[in-house]
Amino acid sequence: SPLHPFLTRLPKCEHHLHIEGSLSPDLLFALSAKNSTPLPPITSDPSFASPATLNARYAAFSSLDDFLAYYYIGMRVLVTPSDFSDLTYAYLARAAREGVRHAEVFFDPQAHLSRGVSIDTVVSGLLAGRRRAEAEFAGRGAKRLTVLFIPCLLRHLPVSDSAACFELMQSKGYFSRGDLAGLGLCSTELAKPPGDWAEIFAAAGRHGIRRTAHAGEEGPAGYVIAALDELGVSRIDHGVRAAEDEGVMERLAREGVMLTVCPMSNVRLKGVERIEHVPIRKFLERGVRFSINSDDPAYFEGYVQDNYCAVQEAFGLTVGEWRTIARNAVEGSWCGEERKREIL
Ligand code: ES4
Ligand code: ZN
Repeated sequence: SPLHPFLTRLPKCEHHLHIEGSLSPDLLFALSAKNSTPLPPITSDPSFASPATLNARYAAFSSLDDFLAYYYIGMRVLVTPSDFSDLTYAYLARAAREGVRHAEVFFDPQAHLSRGVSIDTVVSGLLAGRRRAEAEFAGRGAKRLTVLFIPCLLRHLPVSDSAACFELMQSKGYFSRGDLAGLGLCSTELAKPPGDWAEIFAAAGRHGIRRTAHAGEEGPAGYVIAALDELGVSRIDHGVRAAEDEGVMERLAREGVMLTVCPMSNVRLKGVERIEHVPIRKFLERGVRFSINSDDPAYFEGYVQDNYCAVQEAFGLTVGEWRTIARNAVEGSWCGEERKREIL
């Protein structure tokens, strides 16, 4: 597209990136060998024969849950602080090259705790990766990269497991110290109504912790409303099924709630058949704010720039529309007002 250089230069924010979803099949195999973490025997799933067969399997995901099974197996190779640090640095270096000025990075503490990797290992690795990236990109002024981390509670595990994980993070002082910038909720969605996590999110709210939740990815528009009303979230991750309900879109527009939309993810997980069916045009017309994000770039084979370009190919947006998208993404960020002005 002739807009490609413009889209690279456009100051971008990424708000929906699971760091474990940036683990490529090549790195997965390398870390598996280094850490002696066995992958499933190829007799039970021949997709694990090589990085190439794994990549081919990723291209055939049938649903969110089909993807999640591979995602949670893949991250078993992450064991040491340096594994998390290297993964974080590699993502941030790529994001910086693509013109990302501010990144808010999700991670799944429960998926690591459950296999004996401590929260200190995970968080210290993330922070070290950020330090390394910041040192490298310092001195770029407004064009530097700022980074926040957001732990997501997991819906496929019992609510009590989420509560224990939140308590653990609170006891470590991660939120009060600012190491972690807010609380998220992700994983399987169908039959997991947001309200089940209301108590935990209310406790987070009482401590002044910002909240977001994946909603309206596979689940209905009503789950978007439930996340707002019952979890007190200020953002919605995905939220694309809100487009099925004019009343829901009207509320999102009125309250200025930002959706963190992930177009290539929606296609790969069969939420929509093609990028053209992601409700980008509808959201623009109704004044629903959104940012454009990669979600799990190693699994969906597209980083943030690929997602911007795919949207441009599909919708042929104007420079003015892109500036609106970029501005809304900055305003919906959880960085300080000073940093927002600097990016804009
Ligand atoms: C996810 Cl695409 C998506 N949806 C829900 N939870 C997730 N965790 C990682 N990627
Ligand atoms: Zn996600």
